[in-house]
Amino acid sequence: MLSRRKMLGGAGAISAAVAAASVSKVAMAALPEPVIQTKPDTMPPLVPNTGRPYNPVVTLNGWTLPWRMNNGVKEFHLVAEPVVREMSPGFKAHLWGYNGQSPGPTIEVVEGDRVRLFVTNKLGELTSIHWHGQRLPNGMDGVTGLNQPGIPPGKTYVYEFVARRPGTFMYHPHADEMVQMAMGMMGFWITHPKGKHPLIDEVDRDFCFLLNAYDIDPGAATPKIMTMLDFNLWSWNSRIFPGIDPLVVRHMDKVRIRVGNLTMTNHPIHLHGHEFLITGTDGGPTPKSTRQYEVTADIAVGQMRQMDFLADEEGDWAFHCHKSHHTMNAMGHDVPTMIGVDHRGVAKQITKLIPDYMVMGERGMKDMTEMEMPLPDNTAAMMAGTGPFGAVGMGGMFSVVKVRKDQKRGDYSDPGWYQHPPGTVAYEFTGALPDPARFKADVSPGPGSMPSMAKPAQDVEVKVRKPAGGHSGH
Ligand SMILES: [Cu+2]
Repeated sequence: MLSRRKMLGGAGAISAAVAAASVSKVAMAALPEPVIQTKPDTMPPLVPNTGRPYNPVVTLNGWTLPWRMNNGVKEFHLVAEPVVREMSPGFKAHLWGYNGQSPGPTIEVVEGDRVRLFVTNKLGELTSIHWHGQRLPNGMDGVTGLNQPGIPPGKTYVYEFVARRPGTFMYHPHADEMVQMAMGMMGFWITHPKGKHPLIDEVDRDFCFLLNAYDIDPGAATPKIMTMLDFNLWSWNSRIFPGIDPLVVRHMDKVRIRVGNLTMTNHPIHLHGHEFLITGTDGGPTPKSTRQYEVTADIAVGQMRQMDFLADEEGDWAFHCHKSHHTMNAMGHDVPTMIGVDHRGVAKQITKLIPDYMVMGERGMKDMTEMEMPLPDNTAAMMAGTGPFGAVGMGGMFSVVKVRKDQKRGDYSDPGWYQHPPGTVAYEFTGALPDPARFKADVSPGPGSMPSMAKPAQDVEVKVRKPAGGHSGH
């Protein structure tokens, strides 16, 4: 794994506070210091040392925002600002986010907490924050024009409410939102239950991440903000595989994964080797009678899903979106499908005109994961993930759940690749390969089947060339 996680101490991993220059000193005196994080690594859980206790989450390739207690109120300070996000090794995107990163930091509170959130706008236009899924006073709901005026550039607004019900939530702007979300403004919110809850089990590991998508041309760094469907970077917390960290767990751990979708399409998120229960949505914990085991959860636009499972199978288990074009990275959409087309002769002709021309995809797209094609600077390599057996042929919304017996409790560091016990890996068959016996339906049609009419005198081999081009509408 390229991004081997560096697990530093929680506080030490967070760079020094940066004052919001455009906010006056008098106003700043009453504000909690904004804390900025510029590392794209997964940070260790922030164990609460003030306020009510809870079991903290781990934000995949992200972090949790520290707070201060002020007369019993939990105070956070979010700064909306332009950020540079390393989406995968060697590829940096110029996004908008909060406190140095996109997505912004995860906010963790406990059911019943009174929460005060200072939001400073360091963008060049109005913004606001909507606290997606919260029960709160209407004037705190963050819809610009409806519940409040937009926060002007350079100003700080204050939101305050009680986190009334436990659950998995998120935050995002409701001001010029198509632009601001296309630029990466979003974050996770978790309200932990106060004490034991009949519908919320205690778990050993609790991960969260947001599904997001960008349209950034190869060689560019800024997302195209008018894109509605044809995104080319499908990411988890603005990271694309192999830049997405693995989810490391100890064998027999109870694991929770919370996923929120802020893209413009649904994502069927699929876990290998285990089955999970959907134990929560943005509406809170699900009633036990509604739960059924799944291996794929379709997460619609604007939804949250909380999945719980017992990690009782050792190994490196793929965990990904099941829309296959969401496990690729930036590529042109206008590449024709060349599977089965031998165009070596054509290539020779073209090479005379275009010396850099190369044959692509005649054995399927996975060819491209192994070829060294010159890319424009600052471009995410396509499907560049490598595993212990070679190219994984994956990019985008893909990671690995690593279940290990010898992983220490609370240790999230990458244990490397799974060492398979002898005799447990698929292997090559080296015996004789007899000719297959072909089923001859036309000779003796079974009862109820329809004999074919006007059968061609000779068998015709049909060659299919799939339509090339756009895939809008997903
Ligand atoms: Cu997807």
